[in-house]
Amino acid sequence: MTQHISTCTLCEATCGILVTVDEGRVTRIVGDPDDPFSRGHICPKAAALADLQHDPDRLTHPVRRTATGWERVSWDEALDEAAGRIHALQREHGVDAMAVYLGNPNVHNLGSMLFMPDFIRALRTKRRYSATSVDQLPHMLANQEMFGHAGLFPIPDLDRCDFLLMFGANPVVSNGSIMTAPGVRKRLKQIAGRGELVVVDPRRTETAEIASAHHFIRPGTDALALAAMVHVIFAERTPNLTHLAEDARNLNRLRDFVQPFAPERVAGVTGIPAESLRALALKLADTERAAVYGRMGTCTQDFGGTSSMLLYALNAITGHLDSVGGMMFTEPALDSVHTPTGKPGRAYRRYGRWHSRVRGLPEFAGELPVATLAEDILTPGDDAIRGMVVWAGNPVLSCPNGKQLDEALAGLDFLVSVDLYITETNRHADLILPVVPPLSRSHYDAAFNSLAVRNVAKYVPAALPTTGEERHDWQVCVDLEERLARARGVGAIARAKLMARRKVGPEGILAGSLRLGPHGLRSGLRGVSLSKLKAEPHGVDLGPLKPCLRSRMPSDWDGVDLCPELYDAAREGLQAALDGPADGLLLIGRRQLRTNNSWLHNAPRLMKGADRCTLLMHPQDAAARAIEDGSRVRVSSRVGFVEVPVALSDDMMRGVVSLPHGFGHGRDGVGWTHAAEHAGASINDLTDDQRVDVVSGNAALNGTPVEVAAAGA
Ligand SMILES: Nc1nc2c(c(=O)[nH]1)N[C@H]1C(S)=C(S)[C@@H](COP(=O)(O)OP(=O)(O)OC[C@H]3O[C@@H](n4cnc5c(=O)[nH]c(N)nc54)[C@H](O)[C@@H]3O)O[C@H]1N2
Ligand SMILES: Nc1nc2c(c(=O)[nH]1)N[C@H]1C(S)=C(S)[C@@H](COP(=O)(O)OP(=O)(O)OC[C@H]3O[C@@H](n4cnc5c(=O)[nH]c(N)nc54)[C@H](O)[C@@H]3O)O[C@H]1N2
Ligand code: SF4
Ligand SMILES: [Mo]
Repeated sequence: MTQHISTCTLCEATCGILVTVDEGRVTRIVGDPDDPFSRGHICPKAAALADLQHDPDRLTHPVRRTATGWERVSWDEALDEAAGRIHALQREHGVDAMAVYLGNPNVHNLGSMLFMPDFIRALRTKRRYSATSVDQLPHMLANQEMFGHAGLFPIPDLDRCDFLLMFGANPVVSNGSIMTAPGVRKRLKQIAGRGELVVVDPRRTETAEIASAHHFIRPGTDALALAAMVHVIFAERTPNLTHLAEDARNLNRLRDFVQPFAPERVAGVTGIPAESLRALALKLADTERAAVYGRMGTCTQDFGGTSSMLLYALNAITGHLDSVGGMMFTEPALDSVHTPTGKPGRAYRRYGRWHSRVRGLPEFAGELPVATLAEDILTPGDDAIRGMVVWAGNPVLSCPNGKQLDEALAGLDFLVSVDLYITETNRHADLILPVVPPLSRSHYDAAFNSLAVRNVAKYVPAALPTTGEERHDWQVCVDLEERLARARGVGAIARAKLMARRKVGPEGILAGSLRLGPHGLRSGLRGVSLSKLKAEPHGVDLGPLKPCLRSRMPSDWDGVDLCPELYDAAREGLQAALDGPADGLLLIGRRQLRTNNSWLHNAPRLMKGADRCTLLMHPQDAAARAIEDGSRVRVSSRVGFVEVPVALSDDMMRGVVSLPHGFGHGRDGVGWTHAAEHAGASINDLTDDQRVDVVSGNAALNGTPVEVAAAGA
């Protein structure tokens, strides 16, 4: 029996775990009390890492789809065919005939983080999509437009904050997002204990439950509420920008932007009384250590872009951007923002350099909004998308109008998927290339150490070997690149470079990057290195966040832009939104403690108990439609309908209903046997691909207009 020190990669919290292995099987997973960051905390999902490891449904060798079902093929065959068909398709129809979709788990995977960018470049296509545009894109756009770099995320300084105002996030269940903070529930309770935690959400969530106060807000109206709070600061306080020194600009533009949105004007449509908005704004201004934070609920909605911009601006003008206890910036040991010399690079804006094919939505950070993917496949024309690579993603369940995307994928000339399972998405694939499960990978958290509430670093080796033929994601990147290079007749130098990268591997790149990072050689010989991390396997704490924005913004960036011009595109829509929505129900999503987007429903221990794919509805909304608690209802939107059981709850705001996302495993040919027994319905068969934020192109998953009626009525 052996015990391995490891890290859970299932969510952003990066908890330290201890994995007991007996004769090749995981027998126990517990929290690691010696991890200086997570201190023993874990959630019920950690144990599911064992289910993943030993799941008989998990693919352990490449497969090819045939008329009679999946057949086992060798890696050589599969890779040759994949590269050959990508090459042939691009030669015949142009490089952009191939598209790629990258899913969320890539960000939790060191090898993918380090090798995927090169693979994407090697694909040569501009048709790149990812889960970013159904998630945090609005934050990234605001980072770029306000601070000069899409990767400069402000993080709430949780442990020193005395007043946290939280919009559209539910960390008690999600375990925190763009706020890596293992044991976040305890950290939030401490804020409520020493000060105040206020939650603004259309549902009285599990986080609202432990908060000092909760306000219902009508979905999609956060930008109006935030504009009103900024309005209050201008009207009743002097914007406090001293902490940013001369590094802030466009204050007058901001004043002008929020001018139409006095609290009295937005109270009706947001559902938050004017005096509450005023009191919250003034409390922010008058509390020394305070922050306003927003997440999924503020991003994936009609005004996601503007909400993110105003959130940052409100922090800035109340003295809480880049200051202790407010919204701060990490200085991660592996730093993707700074150049290896330690100097901030030049600002380069990546927005609108090309556009989606049918709707003409702008590229951001090299990607197109995924809400446009299906139409860019389905609309006939010479420039249509004909082939795809889907890597660690399940867009049929995770992107708006999933049914339409399902149809689109079924009609592709070629689809190759890199995944652990046969999913709702890759059941349409020609080839599936299987990769190793989390506990068989070494790990350094390249993404979430950069979003953590303290500066931390930790490296763990793989806990278990693989027993099948699975390869590492990074290996598959290089495998495919090599074959593409060969098919295209690319020169010897490029191929030698690839061989060198394969040889160096993730560890080699990590070692070099850590030495060159802010805590490496620059902090002297005792700074962070891979060997130091290997000697401290529970991880190292590099201290609390420090004000550092000036040194992290690009050198040619003119200081924080409090109101970038790009957001003018939203002005008209915001004005129109003041007149309020038509009557009717708005649908929002929710997460649950025992789920992880669409892909942990096959873990038996997480799926025990009652059906969790239920529609939450306020009792009065139900009574008005003669709907009874526990009955089946039909929920319909512009794009489709689903049938689910209803659970009545006065935790819902009137006029708002909620359905979890990630379900809908009842489709034919899905390889998740256990998940299929608890299939549920997909909320994304209701969300609308035509609803996007006008500034960022991010999908407006929340606030979908729906009708609800008794099923069969
Ligand atoms: N309506 C609605 N829709 C949503 C959301 C919502 O709140 N509401 N949330 C959105 C958000 S925040 C996100 S991030 C997206 C997620 O959207 P996606 O990333 O498209 O979907 P996931 O469900 O995370 O599926 C991940 C897939 O990767 C596979 N996988 C897991 N680990 C690995 C690995 O290491 N390597 C490889 N190659 N494959 C792996 C899994 O088997 C699974 O098939 O969904 C979005 N969709
Ligand atoms: N257990 C579990 N944990 C997870 C995941 C999971 O699937 N399961 N997924 C992971 C991923 S990929 C992510 S991105 C994070 C997300 O982490 P969070 O953002 O913390 O999680 P959500 O539950 O999506 O919270 C969004 C909240 O916004 C509210 N909301 C909806 N519409 C609006 C609106 O218009 N305005 C406001 N103010 N609120 C609104 C919803 O009611 C919900 O409570 O969670 C991660 N952690
Ligand atoms: S909170 Fe997240 S990282 Fe921690 S054990 Fe749960 S799933 Fe894993
Ligand atoms: Mo996400």
